[in-house]
Amino acid sequence: MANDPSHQNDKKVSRGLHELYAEDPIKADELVWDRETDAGSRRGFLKRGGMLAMATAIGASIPFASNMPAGLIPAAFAQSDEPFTLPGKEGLTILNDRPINAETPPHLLDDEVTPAKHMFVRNNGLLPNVKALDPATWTLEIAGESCETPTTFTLTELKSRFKHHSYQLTVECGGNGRSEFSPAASGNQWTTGAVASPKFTGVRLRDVLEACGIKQDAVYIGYYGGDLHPSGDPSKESISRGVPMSKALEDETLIAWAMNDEDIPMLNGHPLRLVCGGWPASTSGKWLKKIVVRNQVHDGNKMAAPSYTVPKYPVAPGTQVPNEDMEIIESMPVKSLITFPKTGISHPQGQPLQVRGHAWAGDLDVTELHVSIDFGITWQKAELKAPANRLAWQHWNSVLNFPEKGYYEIWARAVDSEGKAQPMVVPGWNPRGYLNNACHRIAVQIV
Ligand SMILES: Nc1nc2c(c(=O)[nH]1)N[C@H]1C(S)=C(S)[C@@H](COP(=O)(O)O)O[C@H]1N2
Ligand SMILES: [Mo]
Repeated sequence: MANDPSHQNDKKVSRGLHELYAEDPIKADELVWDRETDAGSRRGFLKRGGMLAMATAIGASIPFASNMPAGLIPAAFAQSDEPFTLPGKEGLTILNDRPINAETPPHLLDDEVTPAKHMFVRNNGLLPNVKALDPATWTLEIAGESCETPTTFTLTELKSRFKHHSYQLTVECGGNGRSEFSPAASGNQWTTGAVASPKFTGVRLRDVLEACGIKQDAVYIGYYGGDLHPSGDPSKESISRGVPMSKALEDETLIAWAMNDEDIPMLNGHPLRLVCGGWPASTSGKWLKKIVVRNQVHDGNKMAAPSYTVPKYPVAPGTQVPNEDMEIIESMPVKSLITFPKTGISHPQGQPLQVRGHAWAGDLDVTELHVSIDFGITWQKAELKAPANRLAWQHWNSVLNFPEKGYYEIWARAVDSEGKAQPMVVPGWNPRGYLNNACHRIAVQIV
């Protein structure tokens, strides 16, 4: 799009946006990520890179540019396929750049194990200063009223004192799919791409907590990360959530320093993060500095309703629900994606079409995956693989034959080990737009 000569207004746009966001001219070399320099600061390239990409993507002037709320990415850009430059990321769709939120188009989630460059990014606050993210000096504090012996570990101590474990773990933002709720729920308008299933390596949270002693009255853990509240106020956390002890003590709950056998990407929590697979990814604290063992439900920022909670009973769309009637989201619901082919392809008639994707179901397994090419009248059972380990997503594939030329949709529908299936349409509306596990569908033209 950037090279399209029809976009004669490009210059004008850059100037308008430039006036809005940057003090001095945008230079191409400012778009390059550099861990050694200022890349994590509030005024780094993320902002400018975002604006430059936005200007080239829109290709028209914005008469009311001065009214645009800070951090807003124009809808035209949020919905475009144009690749956007985020350090270490490729092909993500940016929803917001302050804080940075970016999702992955479904066809880029085709790998069985999600590569780092394709893992979504969801930030609630300001990135920690990159200079502070040094594995050599990083420490993790274990404390809280239900911890017997509060202890601070260096990363080296964590690695040498405890056994290492690797698991492929599915992490999905509780708000994934929010964009489909009506009336619209406020928050990032995720479509389908706030999910990933990389392999994490670290130590078990259980081993570390047991070494520090867990008191009898422990009910919950909470995390604190190295990022800042959007206000920049150091006395506030950007987010500090947690899980009940039963989830904290599971084999697969890790304090991880590696993803796919490399350092965790900076945007995904380097040098250390908590990973609670199968639960809203908001429980997987990034840039992990501290874990507290609590004798009550953790009360950090974004633990209380309406954050990451849904009504205890079904409500009509648009209902105002009192906070006391909301409950904390735990295991995520059954869901699936079609990752191949990419929506919109043309395929020759008479040739079978290979389709594939992944399915996952929070703490549960997926037991069946069905596909339909006739808007859900008939379904065919796909081949479904076992997960690499508990809490990893499962791969499915199927071969489809189309009776004649024309427009088709491929729909996929997963069923979990408790017999619950994905709904065809958007499920129960809730004030913050969580847990949309409606079936994924793609378009195919048979020619
Ligand atoms: N410290 C910290 N941890 C965090 C967040 C954050 O903003 N700060 N966001 C949470 C939310 S809401 C999600 S969905 C996941 C996103 O993880 P990712 O950015 O690695 O994809 O991180 C969680 N952990
Ligand atoms: Mo999230």
